[in-house]
Formats: sequence, C-alpha cells, structure tokens
Amino acid sequence: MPPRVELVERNLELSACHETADKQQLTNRATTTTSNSDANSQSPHSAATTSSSASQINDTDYKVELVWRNVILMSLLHIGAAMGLWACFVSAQWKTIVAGYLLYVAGGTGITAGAHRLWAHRSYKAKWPLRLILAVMQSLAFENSIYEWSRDHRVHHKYSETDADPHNAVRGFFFSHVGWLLCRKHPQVKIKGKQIDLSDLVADPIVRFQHRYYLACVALVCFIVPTLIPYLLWGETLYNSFYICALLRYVVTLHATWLVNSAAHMWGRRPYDKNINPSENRGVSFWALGEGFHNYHHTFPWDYATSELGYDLNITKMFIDFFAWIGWAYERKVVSPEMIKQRKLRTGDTPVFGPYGPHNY
Ligand code: ST9
Ligand code: ZN
Ligand code: ZN
Repeated sequence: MPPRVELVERNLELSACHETADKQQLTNRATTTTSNSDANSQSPHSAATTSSSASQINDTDYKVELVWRNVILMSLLHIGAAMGLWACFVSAQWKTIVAGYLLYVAGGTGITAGAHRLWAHRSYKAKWPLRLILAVMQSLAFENSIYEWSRDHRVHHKYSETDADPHNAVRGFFFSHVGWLLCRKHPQVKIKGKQIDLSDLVADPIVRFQHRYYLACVALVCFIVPTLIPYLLWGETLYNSFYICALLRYVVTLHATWLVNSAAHMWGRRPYDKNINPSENRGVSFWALGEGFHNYHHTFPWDYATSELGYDLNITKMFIDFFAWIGWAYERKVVSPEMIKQRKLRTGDTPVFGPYGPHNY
C-alpha cells in the first residue's frame, strides 16, 4: 500500500497548481474523444468530472514497471478466494454464504453511494451520520481510502482513455481491469492529478480520519469483523468465516468494481454519446449495484442515479433515496428529461440502434 500522508499538507501542494493551464499534451490512445459540453455546463466539479479532449504526443520514454509486491499479494488473495469458493460447496453453513453476500452489497454500496456518487462526484449531499456509515462501508470494500479513490476517479473522468487515466481502457481489458494496480502509474496520472481540485475532500473530517488511519480501518472492517460475524453469531468455523466472508467476498467486490473500468468501457450501447468508449452494460450494472450504465454516467456525471432507468438494476439509487426519505441525504442532482433527449438526438447511437430508455427516443 502507498504511504499515507497528511491531507492538509497534500492540499497545500495541490492548491499551488490548481490554476495551472492544461497545456501539456497527452498521448491519446483512444479512438475517440468528446467535448462533453453538457457536463461542463452542469457539474459543480466539472473540471473533475468531464472527459478531456486530449491530443497526440509521443511517450516513447514510458516503460511499464511492475510492482511485484502487488502481483504476489493479488495472486495470494485470489488463491484464498478460490479456497473460500470451494468451502461454499463443501463445508460452509448457508448463513455464512448469505452473510458473505450481504457484506459484498454493503461494501459495494460504500463504493457506489459513498466513494463514487457522494465523494468523487458530489452528486448529492449527506449529513455526517450517513457519511460516517458510508466511510465504514467504504472501508469494508478496501479499494484505497476515500481520498485516493475519489482523486483517481476524478482524474479518470477528466482524462478518460488517455495516459492520464489511471485505468486507461485503451490499454486493454486486463490493464483497465486489474493490471493498473500491479504497476506504477503512468507519470501523466500524477501530473494531471495534481491539477484536480480536492479541497472538498480535505475539508471533510471523516475523509481525513479514514485516510489517516486507513490500514487500521481496513484491517478491522474488511477482515476482522467479517471473520468474527459468522464465527461468533452462528458458530461457523474460523476457516470458513475468513475465506468466505473476508477473502471471497472482497475479491467479488473487487471484480464487480473493476468490470466498470474494463467491460463497461468496451461493450454495450452508447445511447447518450456514441463518441466515447463508456457504454451501457446491464451485466456490469447487476454486479456493480447500478454502476454499469456507464455511457450515461460519463455523459452526465453529476446525476446521483447514474442512469435514467430509475430503480432498474440500481440498488444504489434505492439506498440514496431511502436516506433522502429520512432526511440524511439531500440535494440529489438529476438531469432533466429534455436535456437527456436533446443529448441523445445530438450524439447518441439511437438513430442507428433505435430508442433506449423509458422514453421513445
Ligand atoms: C482498487 C481500486 O481496487 C478500484 C477503483 C476502481 C474505480 C472504479 C470506478 C468505476 C465507477 C464506479 C463504479 C463503482 C462500482 C462498485 C461496485 C461494487 C460492488 N493524482 O498510487 P501511488 C501521486 S484498490 C495525483 O503509490 P505508484 C501522489 O503524490 C485494491 N497524484 O503511485 C501519491 O502519493 P499519496 C487494493 C497522484 O507508485 C504518489 O503519486 N489496492 C495520483 O505509481 C504515489 O502514488 C491495490 O491493489 C493521482 N491520481 O503506485 C493497490 N496518483 O497517495 C494499491 C498518485 O501519498 N495501489 N499520485 O498522495 C498501489 O499499490 C499503487 O497505487 C500502485 C501505483 C502500485 C498501483
Ligand atoms: Zn464516475
Ligand atoms: Zn469510466
């Protein structure tokens, strides 16, 4: 894991370069780019949540540098998950498997409703009790601290499919799925990332606390508590508890998330913007709790629902709406049907593939 730093110090560095003009050219391996004007006009974090129009340079100096520690740990993790999967068939109690599933949904929602829609995109606001719950759930998913996750994700949106995109899908399925976590980041990720405004994240004490004590949070919430729940509550073996509710559940959450970066940047329709790679992928939405409507999301990144399809395959929207109902979530941002329609007619694939979504266009 990368060393933790004080966010306040980091922000001083960042604020010094906020206003730096985005002049440096990026290698653009993408076949397409977008101007994404709707996003620019609507998002409060438009600089952080829109695709860039990148241009060509040569980057012949760049060499992939594998991080063998990550390769080994990721391999061991997958071996452990395979042992957990085997245990599901041969020795686990059904309650343990159900608990593993519920923990996957809880951790996944910490990513989708928390790191993604709340912190990375600010698509709605949340009172501190909900932010605290989401931070705990996000720790359960162990996908880097909220601060790092949101930083990388804002860079991903602004520089999609370029060298500055941490999981640039133009480098292939494997790289965008998991390979990017097994090697050093492209220098452009760090250069461009330092120009992204993260002051809102630094201003949130819950984000600061979680970042500072991240490894302790993860050890407790991602590994120790999930192991103790089946062991203490219904007498499951420690072996099954650990391999199913900690390791297998963690690996399933990781792959569900990674599919958004890989499969949903490659396969599916593009009803809102046919000029970008992100696509509508229902299989990914199923596993990623509503995050596979990725053409919509990259076109309208400020929409808290990340789709125009309501609750269809979107548990995360249900979660946010529930908390809005009790008053802990508020100011949910949405896109007007008229704007969606205009955008579909202007840049979508609907003229070729036919209507998509709840309306007849
Ligand atoms: C994981 C994350 O899995 C998954 C995120 C997926 C995102 C998906 C998004 C899709 C949409 C949402 C859908 C959600 C669906 C969820 C469904 C759930 C059911 N900007 O990183 P380092 C600088 S994690 C600016 O070490 P290296 C910065 O100064 C899994 N600056 O770079 C930084 O220092 P610090 C567990 C940046 O050395 C310094 O560089 N984790 C930026 O190249 C060093 O940073 C792992 O497997 C930036 N963007 O190492 C591996 N980035 O951080 C964890 C860096 O102190 N990671 N800087 O401020 C690592 O080991 C390393 O990051 C590395 C690169 C080896 C990958
Ligand atoms: Zn996003
Ligand atoms: Zn994306």
